[in-house]
Amino acid sequence: MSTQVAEPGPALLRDALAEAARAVNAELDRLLPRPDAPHGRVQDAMRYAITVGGKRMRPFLILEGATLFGAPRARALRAAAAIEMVHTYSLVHDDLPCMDDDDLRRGQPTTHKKFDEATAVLAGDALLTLAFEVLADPATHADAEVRCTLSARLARASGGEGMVGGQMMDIVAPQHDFSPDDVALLQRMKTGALFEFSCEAGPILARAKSADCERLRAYARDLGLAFQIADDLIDATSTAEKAGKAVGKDAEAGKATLVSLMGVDGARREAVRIAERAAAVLAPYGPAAEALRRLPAFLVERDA
Ligand code: GRG
Repeated sequence: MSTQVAEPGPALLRDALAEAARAVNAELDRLLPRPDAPHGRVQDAMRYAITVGGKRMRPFLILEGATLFGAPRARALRAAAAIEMVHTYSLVHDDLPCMDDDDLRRGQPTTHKKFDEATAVLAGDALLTLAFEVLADPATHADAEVRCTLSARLARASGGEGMVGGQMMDIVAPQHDFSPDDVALLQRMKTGALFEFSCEAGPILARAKSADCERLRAYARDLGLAFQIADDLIDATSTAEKAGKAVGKDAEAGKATLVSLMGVDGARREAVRIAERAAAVLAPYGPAAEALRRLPAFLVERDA
């Protein structure tokens, strides 16, 4: 385990997030193909979708987890770039007219608005597949078993039993009478699964003990839930200008969220309770996990 101590405080957490974003942006620039062929339009759209903005939260989790357990940063950066590719693909497809039909994402025109629908579908597909190409490359880890574990975990997290399954539940939600437990499952699959991968990738790269992997997964489950409730609160209470995307969509679509089920104040209290539980799981790691421990509360307090 690394002895490097992340300094506390929201400003320092913001600095740590910004530093992780700078590093993963440079890695993404290196890994993304350059548009210099007849099919360059799809590469343009991939770059547009991924560089137009984004908090790089998932890469930050991978980099912090890798540091905590002593995995080399160059390897962690490849996994961090891969998760951002999968996340960005999901946003590009989620914004399409056949899904959420959004014009604005990360404060800019969505990829299908900037290009066209076919290009946006292909750019999403190509980002998803590039992520697995990056993970499968020996530069990500010398041990093929580690590369295989990472690829299998990311496939599971992003597929029909993870993010895609959660998106399906979300789409059929208006035809069902979902309980709070159903909504929690939906959110765990749709949003939480990628957070779980992001938190376990560092320990996997470092070949950490299974107890450490499980602790990081438990942290991720609560972090994902707290993040999702905060996202729903932004949708219910923020403006498009502040959020950089359309808001009020859940209520408009009649979607069940913890905000619709518990009210704004109840959902905020629940998010704070879950964020505190997430932070407590990391107590055994002491000051080395300070940035990770502070992140859940930071996410719950965000307004964009
Ligand atoms: C289309 C397969 C498929 C899945 C879509 C992730 C997702 C599933 C849809 C996005 C819709 C949404 C608003 C989900 C709520 C949580 C979420 C993933 C928010 C966006 O993540 P951030 O805030 O985004 O980390 P940035 O732009 O900062 O990267």
